[in-house]
Amino acid sequence: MNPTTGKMKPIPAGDQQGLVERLMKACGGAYSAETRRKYYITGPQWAAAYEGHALFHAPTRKPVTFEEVIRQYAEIGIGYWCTHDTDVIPADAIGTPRQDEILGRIKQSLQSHGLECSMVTTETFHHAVFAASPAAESPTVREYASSRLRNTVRIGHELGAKFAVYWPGSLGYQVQGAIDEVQVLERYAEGLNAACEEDIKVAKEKGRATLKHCMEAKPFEPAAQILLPSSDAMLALIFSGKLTHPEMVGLNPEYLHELMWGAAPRAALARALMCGKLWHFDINDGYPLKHDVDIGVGLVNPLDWLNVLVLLRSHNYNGPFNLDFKPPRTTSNWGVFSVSFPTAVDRFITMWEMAGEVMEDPVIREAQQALNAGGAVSEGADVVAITEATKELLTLHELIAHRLVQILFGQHRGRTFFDQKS
Ligand code: 3MF
Ligand code: MG
Ligand code: MG
Repeated sequence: MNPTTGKMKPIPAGDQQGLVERLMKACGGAYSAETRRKYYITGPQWAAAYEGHALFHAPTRKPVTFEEVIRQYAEIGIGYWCTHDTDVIPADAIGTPRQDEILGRIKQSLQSHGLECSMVTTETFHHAVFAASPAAESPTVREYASSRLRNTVRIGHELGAKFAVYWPGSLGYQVQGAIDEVQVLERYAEGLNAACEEDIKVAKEKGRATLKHCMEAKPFEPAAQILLPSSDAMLALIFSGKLTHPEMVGLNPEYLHELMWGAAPRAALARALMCGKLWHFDINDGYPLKHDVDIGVGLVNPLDWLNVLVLLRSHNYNGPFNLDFKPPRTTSNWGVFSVSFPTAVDRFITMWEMAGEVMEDPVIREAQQALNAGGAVSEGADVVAITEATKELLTLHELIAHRLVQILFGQHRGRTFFDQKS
C-alpha cells in the first residue's frame, strides 16, 4: 500500500515537530547521552552550523552560534567539539584582541557544558585570499597562509586540543600550465613545517604535548585538479623528505573522500594503519564517483561501514571519530539536533558494537582460523596438489561475507522474516 496516494489532511506547521518527535521515539533504540559520551566522537562546529547552501543551493537553515552548538552537543552526549578558525573568528579578527575575547567565550561555553575541544583546523579554502591556493605563487599569500596555520596551532593549545587537521582544499588548479606542481607541493610542505615549528615552541612554553597534525585528502572539489587527492598521496608527502617533522604529521582520512575516487575505504585505512599514520578519522557516507555529499554515517553503506569498524577495532585505532557530515537541506534547524546528530551517533555506536560481535562470532572465528591453517599437503607437493589442498576451504570467503550480512540484519540473534529451516 502506498501511503502517499489518497487524500491526506495537511499537517499544521505547529504540529510538525511533535510528529517528528513521536516517530523518532517510535524508531526506538536510542542510546543515552551518558553512553554516547563514552565514545571518542567529535562534533564539528561547521557540521552543525551548515546552513544548506552550495553552488546551486540557497541556505535552508538559519545561522547557529558556537554557544548553541556546544550546548546541543552536550545535551545529545557528543563529548568533544572541533572547529575551523574562521567558523568562530571572522577572518578580519584573526590574531586581534577580538580573537582572545572569542576564545574566552568558547572556553567558558565548553567548560560550562562539560565538553572538550578535540581538534582545530585552519580554513585555507573559502576566503578569496586563497583563490590561488594556500601555496600560491605570491610570497605574501603564502606568508599569510603560514601565519594562519601558526595562529591555529596557538588556538589549539589555548583551547586544549590534541589534534590539528589540514584539508588543503584549493591546492590544485582549474586550468593547467600556470603552476609547477613540484614547486607548489614543496611550498605547501613549508607551511606545514612552519605549523610544526610553532607547535614545538608553544607546547614547550605551555608545558603541553605537541599536537598531532593530520592531513586530510579529497579527490575532487573545490579545484578541478587536486595535487594531493588521496590519503596515499598525503603519505607520499609525509615521507617525501620535505617535512622537517614527519613524526608530527599523520592522517585524517575521510570515509567519503576515499570512496569518492573509487577506493575501498578499508584498504585506504589499512595503508594508513600500516604506516602508523591513522590518527584521526572523519566519518560520514556517500557514493563513489560523485561529489562530496557528506551523508550521515551508515545511511548508504552500512555493510562497508561495519567492515571498516571491524578493521579499526582489530588494529586498536583509538583516535577520534569526527562527525564530518552535512545534515541534509531538508532537515530543519531543530531537526539538526533532534534527528541528524543523535541518529548519526547512534548508528555509529550500533555499528561499533556490531563490529565487536563480528570479532567474537564463533562462525567467523572458526572460518578464519581454518583459512589461516590452510590445507594439508605433503612435502614437495606440486602446484596442482597445493591448489587442491585448499579448494574446499576457500568457500569460507563467501560464507564469512554471508555471516557478516546476517550480523548486520540481526539474524545471528534470531531475527527471522519467515520460516527458518533448521
Ligand atoms: C571538506 C572537508 C572539510 C575538512 C575540514 C577539516 C569542511 O570536504 O571534509 O570539512 O574535514 O576542513 O579540516
Ligand atoms: Mg566530505
Ligand atoms: Mg572532512
